[in-house]
Amino acid sequence: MQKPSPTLLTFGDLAYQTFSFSHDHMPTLPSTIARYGRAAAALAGVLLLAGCDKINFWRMDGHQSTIVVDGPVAREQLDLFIITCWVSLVIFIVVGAVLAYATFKFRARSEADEHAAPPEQSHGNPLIELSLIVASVLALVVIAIPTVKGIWNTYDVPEAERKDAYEVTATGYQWWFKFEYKSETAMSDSKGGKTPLITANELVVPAGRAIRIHLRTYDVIHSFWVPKLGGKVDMIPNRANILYLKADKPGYFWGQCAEYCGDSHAVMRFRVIALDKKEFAEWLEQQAQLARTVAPAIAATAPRGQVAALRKFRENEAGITAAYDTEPLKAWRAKQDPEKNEDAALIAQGREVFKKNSCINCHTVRGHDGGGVTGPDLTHFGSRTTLAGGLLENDATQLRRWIHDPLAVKPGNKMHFGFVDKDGKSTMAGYRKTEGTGKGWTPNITLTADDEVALVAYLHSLK
Ligand code: HEC
Ligand SMILES: [Cu+2]
Repeated sequence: MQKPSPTLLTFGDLAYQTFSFSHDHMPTLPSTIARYGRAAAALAGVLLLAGCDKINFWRMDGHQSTIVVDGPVAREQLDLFIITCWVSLVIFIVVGAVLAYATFKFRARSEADEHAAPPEQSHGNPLIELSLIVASVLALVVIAIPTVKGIWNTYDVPEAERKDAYEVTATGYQWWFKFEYKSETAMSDSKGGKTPLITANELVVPAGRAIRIHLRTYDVIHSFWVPKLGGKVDMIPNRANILYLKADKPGYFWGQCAEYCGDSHAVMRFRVIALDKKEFAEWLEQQAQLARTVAPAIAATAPRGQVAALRKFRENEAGITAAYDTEPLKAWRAKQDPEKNEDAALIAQGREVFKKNSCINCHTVRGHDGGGVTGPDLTHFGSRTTLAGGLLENDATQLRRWIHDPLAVKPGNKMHFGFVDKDGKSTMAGYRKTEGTGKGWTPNITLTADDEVALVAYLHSLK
């Protein structure tokens, strides 16, 4: 048997000597297991990759893809990424080829080679060194030109489109987004009061038009990112940042907070819905209205069709409906109309529950009770496809799950714990409030199953 090469690591050398005897005989059990194990691992790998097709691994056009994009800002960012990839690929091939060539060409061909003295060492080769410097500088220049151009182009709405840009203000809260349309007026009461239009978690914008988003934060640093349209830009306390976005055509886009901001950062999401001119105008008109009131025709003791359906709310914990999954924009449009089979009595009951518990302290429902601003505006909550910062689909199952126990859905959220001042006292109690010592939380809002069902009916009637 040939002596193991002294250039091998000592550890490998030892292992070789210890176990090499088994190779001279029949395959042993461990080696058989190892062989089948490797085959199984390879097969599992292939199966896993095949499974990736479900999340569009090969097509790379998932909800938050930056490879299949739908707007000029994201496209410019993608182009830059591709250029960087090509430059890196060229460097990889050149360096890899030189390395492979040297390894092959200068390998030890015989036992004598292995023990030969190292060749005479030389120092420096001006030609090679200079050309390496020039090549690196060139590679950086190739990347730098489009980078600077991209920063210039995407920092703000291009001059030519500035006058026509649609402006909105987005404010990050732990862990949801508020959207303010300061140029639009909405009714604040039935006596003709006016207020800017405010909504949450779903940013509805005109398609094909530059959007200028003013980025603000209520608490910590957040970051605003809609992968298919562009971003990301941070929302920083005491700093006015802007972001330019544009959707090529009507669509439904996924957004995400991209700066770690606490417990529920990973589930701090939102949506951007781009509509054509006419549909956008219709949406604005509807949102400007006061909350919809469904007049109770009969007493609240009538049989409730919705109760039975809601009982099985545990069955579909993280579920989203097939209609929303495949055609989100269509599902969003369907949400704009009042639901069929509304139970007016139940809705009226829900409105009472909303008023009796401290929901109204944190949520605004223009025209109804409720003027709180620490939680999302719920005036037209029923017309949104998502809830809890874009985390859940806004259907009866998920809404009840949220109202039942917000903490089980979203760790640390401010609806569950309310707002605590620096002495540890609750300033605005949510589902739980402190004892005043800063230690221990006690239940504050307790809802019966009936209350929950009524709240769901009420909130979904707010179109
Ligand atoms: C202490 C303030 C507070 C109270 C009280 C409160 N909420 Fe909330 N609510 C919030 C906050 C904050 C959020 C956002 C949570 C998140 O997504 O992280 C929220 C979110 C919601 C949402 C989801 C809105 C959306 O667009 O995503 C609904 C629905 C809701 N609350 C209903 C209620 C109901 C019903 C009650 C009363 C039983 C209630 N809230 C009581 C603060 C409060
Ligand atoms: Cu955040």
